[in-house]
Amino acid sequence: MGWQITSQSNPRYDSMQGIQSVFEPRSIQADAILALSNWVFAAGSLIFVLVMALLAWAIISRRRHPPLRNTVFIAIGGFAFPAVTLSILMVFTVLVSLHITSPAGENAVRIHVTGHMWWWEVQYEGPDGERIETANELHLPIDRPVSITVTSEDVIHSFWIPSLAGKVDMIPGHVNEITFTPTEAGVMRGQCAEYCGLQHAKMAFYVVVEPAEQFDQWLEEQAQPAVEPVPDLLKAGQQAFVDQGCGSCHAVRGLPGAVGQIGPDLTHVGSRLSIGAGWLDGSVGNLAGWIASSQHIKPGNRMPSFDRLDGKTLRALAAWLESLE
Ligand code: HEC
Ligand SMILES: [Cu+2]
Repeated sequence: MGWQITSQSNPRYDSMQGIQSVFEPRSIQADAILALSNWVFAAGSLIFVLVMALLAWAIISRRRHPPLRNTVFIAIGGFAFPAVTLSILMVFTVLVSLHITSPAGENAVRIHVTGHMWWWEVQYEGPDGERIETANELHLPIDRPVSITVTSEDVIHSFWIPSLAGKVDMIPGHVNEITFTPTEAGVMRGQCAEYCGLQHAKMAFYVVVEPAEQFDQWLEEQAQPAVEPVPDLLKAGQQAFVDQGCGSCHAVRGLPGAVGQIGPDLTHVGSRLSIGAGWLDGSVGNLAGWIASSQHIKPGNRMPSFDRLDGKTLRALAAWLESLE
C-alpha cells in the first residue's frame, strides 16, 4: 500500500482535510476564482501541448518550409491566435474581478481585522454600530455578505482564507477591504500569507461558518463582559491574572485594570477553538502549557513564559481562562 496518512495514524489530519484549500471553495467568490483558474489552467495546458507538438514536428520533419507560407503561419499563430485567446481571457478575468469585488451591501456583516506580530485583532460591528472586540477567530453566518476591512499594527501581513476569498494585504496606515458571501457551514482555516517575521507560519486562525441564528447568538455572547467567577478555583485564577499583571497586555472586559492592548482580547478566550493564533487546540491543558512556556511553543512571540508559577496557581489561571466562554 505504501506510505499513507490515515485517520488511524493521525485523526486530526482527516478532520483538517480541505479546511484550508482553494480547491474546496465555500463562497460565491471562491467558486468564481476556482472556475477562472481552471479555465486558465486548461487553456494554458492545451496551448502548451499544441506548441510542443509543432516544435516536435519542426524538429522531426526536417522540411525546410512549414506547410503554410511563412507569412500566413505567423499571422495566424503569432498574431490572431494569441490576440483572440488573450482577449477572451481578459474579458473573463475582468468580469470575475468585478463580480468578486462588488460592494457587500447594506445588510453585510462588518468586521475589522488588524494584523499583529503574530496574531489577529478582530472587531465586529454590533447592531448599533458599536465595536465588539475578540481575537484569532471569526464566526460568519451562511448566505450573508461579509465585509472585512484589514490593516496592520506593525509590518505587512496578508489576510487569507483560501476556501472563502483571495488574499488581501494588511498594510500599516492603510485600510483594505475584502467582501465575500459564504455558502456552506463548517470550520475553515485562514493563514497569514505574507512573510512577517519569526512566527509567520504560526499566524493562523479558524473561521466558523454557521446558520444565522447561531451566529447572532455567538455575537451576542461575545458582546457580553466576562462572567464573574463563582467557585474558589476560578476566583483564585482570576486573582492570579490580576497579580501577575496579565491585564497590562490583555483586555478582559468586566475585570477592572485588564485593559492591555499588546496581546489578544481574552474576554471569551474559553470559547475559541485555538490559542496562540491557530497553533494549539483551545483546552485547559494547552492554556496552562501556553502560559508556562509560550516562548517554547512559539519562540519570539511577544508574551513572556510565566515559568515560575507554582502548579496550583497555573491550574487555577488556566481553569479561569477556560471558563471565559
Ligand atoms: C508583555 C505582554 C504580555 C503579558 C504580560 C502576557 N501576555 Fe499573554 N499574550 C501576549 C501576546 C502578544 C500574545 C499573542 C501571542 C501570539 O500568538 O503571537 C498573547 C497570547 C496569550 C494567550 C493566547 C490567546 C489567543 O487567543 O491565542 C493567552 C491565553 C494568554 N496570552 C494569557 C496570558 C496570561 C494568563 C498572562 C499572565 C500570566 C499573560 N498572557 C501575560 C502578550 C502578553
Ligand atoms: Cu503575518
